[in-house]
Amino acid sequence: MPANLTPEYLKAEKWFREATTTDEKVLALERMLAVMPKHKGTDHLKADLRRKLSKLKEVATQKKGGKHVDIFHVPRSGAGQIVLLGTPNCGKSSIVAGLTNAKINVADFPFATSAPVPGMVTFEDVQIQLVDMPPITADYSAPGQVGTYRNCDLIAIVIDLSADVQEQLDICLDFLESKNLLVDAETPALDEHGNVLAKRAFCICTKSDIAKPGALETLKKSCKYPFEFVEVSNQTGVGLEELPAKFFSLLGIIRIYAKPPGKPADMTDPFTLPVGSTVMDMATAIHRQLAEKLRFARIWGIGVYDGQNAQRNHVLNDKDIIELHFN
Ligand SMILES: Nc1nc2c(ncn2[C@@H]2O[C@H](COP(=O)(O)OP(=O)(O)O)[C@@H](O)[C@H]2O)c(=O)[nH]1
Ligand SMILES: [Mg+2]
Repeated sequence: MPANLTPEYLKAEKWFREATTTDEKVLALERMLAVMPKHKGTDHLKADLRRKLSKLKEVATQKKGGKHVDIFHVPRSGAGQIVLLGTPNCGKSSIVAGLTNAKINVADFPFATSAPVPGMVTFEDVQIQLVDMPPITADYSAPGQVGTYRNCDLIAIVIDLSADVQEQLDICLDFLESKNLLVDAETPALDEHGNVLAKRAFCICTKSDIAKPGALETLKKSCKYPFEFVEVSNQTGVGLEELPAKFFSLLGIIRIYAKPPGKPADMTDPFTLPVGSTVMDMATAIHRQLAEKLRFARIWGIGVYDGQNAQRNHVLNDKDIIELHFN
């Protein structure tokens, strides 16, 4: 083992050792190569890792299309997917049970949840997918569990305010950081193709009914990330009813209603698009090929006159109604 391997390298190596899928192993190896100190002593190791990496990539291309069932792969549904992360008994399952109709096992013993369980949360006229997860501990997460986080839109870190908040936060952040799931200041968490690996995250703080005095303040102070913190009690329900609106705003999406020319808009089933989307993005969402034939659009909503004509690059607002005219 060459000398001078940094903590970053050792973290990436741990990620590699624990990775159970080829894709995850490739990501970890790339990270190991990226953070490896550059000097003579690491030349052999580097060559060795490069060989391993190209072999894995070969396997990855051969495997694509194979029938492999991954219980940690949760097919997306609704306007966005939020996945819970937390230590045993912090209240993850209770949140999903309180907000969705999913069949959830709430139990006062650790590891009551062994696979992801998705449920749908309603916010006004949109559906948001919320995924209950098995817990993680300081030295254990289920093999493959990282895959669920890798594919979601937003991670909800769940912290029990009646227990040691610092310890829970450390465990969750260590899990996320060691797998490059959170952006840190120095490393843009991108893979070699420039795809973003990192996820946005926020904190749901549970058991506010039996919280230790000052627990939330301690948590906020000790957290180095600019997360939002939402306080809830699954017991009394306080704070739970505000969660769906929070989910919606943190997902960074807007709702757009399509209006066929000469007819009223369909106000029951909005399209959901990322904040910042334009008229052209909306046209593309409706029909990729048709979008090129977009002639003009009329908009009803914020900051426009009713029925105002709008350019292709006009940025849309939540709840805009749009009438698209094609050639
Ligand atoms: N007092 C109180 N108890 C809670 C709250 N949320 C969960 N619990 C209890 O904590 C235990 C673990 O909850 P569960 O949702 O299964 O946690 P999980 O392991 O993170 O899924 C159960 O006994 C719950 O009833 C809360 O907000 N307040
Ligand atoms: Mg659970």
